[in-house]
Amino acid sequence: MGPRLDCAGKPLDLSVPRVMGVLNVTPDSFSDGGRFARLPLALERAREMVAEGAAIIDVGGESTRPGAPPVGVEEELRRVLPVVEALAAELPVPISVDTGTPKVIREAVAVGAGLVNDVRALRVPGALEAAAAAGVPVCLMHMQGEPGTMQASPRYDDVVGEVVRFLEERVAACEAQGIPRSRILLDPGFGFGKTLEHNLRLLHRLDRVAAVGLPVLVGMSRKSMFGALLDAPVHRRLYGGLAAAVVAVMRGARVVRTHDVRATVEALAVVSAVMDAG
Ligand code: 8Y4
Repeated sequence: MGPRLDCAGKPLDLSVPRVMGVLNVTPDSFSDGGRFARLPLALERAREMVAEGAAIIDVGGESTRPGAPPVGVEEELRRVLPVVEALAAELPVPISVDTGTPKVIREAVAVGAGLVNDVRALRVPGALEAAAAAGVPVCLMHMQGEPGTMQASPRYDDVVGEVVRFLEERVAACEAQGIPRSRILLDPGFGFGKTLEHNLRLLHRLDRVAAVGLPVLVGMSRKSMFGALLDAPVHRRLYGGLAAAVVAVMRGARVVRTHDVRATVEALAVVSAVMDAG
């Protein structure tokens, strides 16, 4: 039961909740090593996440954190392509590419990427066409505003309704471009133009996102919502993140994007077993 997505020849079986491991290839995460150090370190971490139970690895080369400088396309390609190519060739799990840039979508899929994870929900001109031609599944995420300024003053009359309507509109745009619903995942975009209150409301009513009928992916790992709730820096947000992941899966999420793979896999195995007992 549950969908089985074809990610460039590798299956992503969503009959049970799965973990997407985060692999950053931004310079801030592999600071002074330069380009030579990036590939071996990325491979080592990706292998480790697969050993810990990750069902998919998300490779991102463009920081979407508020205030992060925008990355040029050529630099994004230089960071991401060698890593995607090496991981796709070596690992048994699909490789997701975190991008919304049409050229990066095309080239990453050409070297083996099996899913396009786009925080801009394919709104960059040419991205819908690139994803449709690529033929791999896409994750459409909600964001209010733009990465640089989205946290300045997020405002909604009805955050859950507005997120659901936005995602339904992007699904329609995908379908019009020839991307079938069977190839689409939805993500409410925790932290992307949302206050703590908005994030909590979305998590509480995540069932309404799941009711759209497509698999739901969530990414809350280490985000500032836990900083605000727990008064904790990034390295002390694990337990809060696990609680949120458990709630998300109980409300219908099928994929949890996280930096903390082993802990999340174990938490979700317990949730999954309890849900199956029903
Ligand atoms: C500490 C570490 C604090 C990381 C903040 C962060 C999502 C996503 C991101 C998400 C999907 C992030 C690429 C932001 N978040 N993709 N990407 N969903 N689908 N910040 O929620 O991790 S990057």
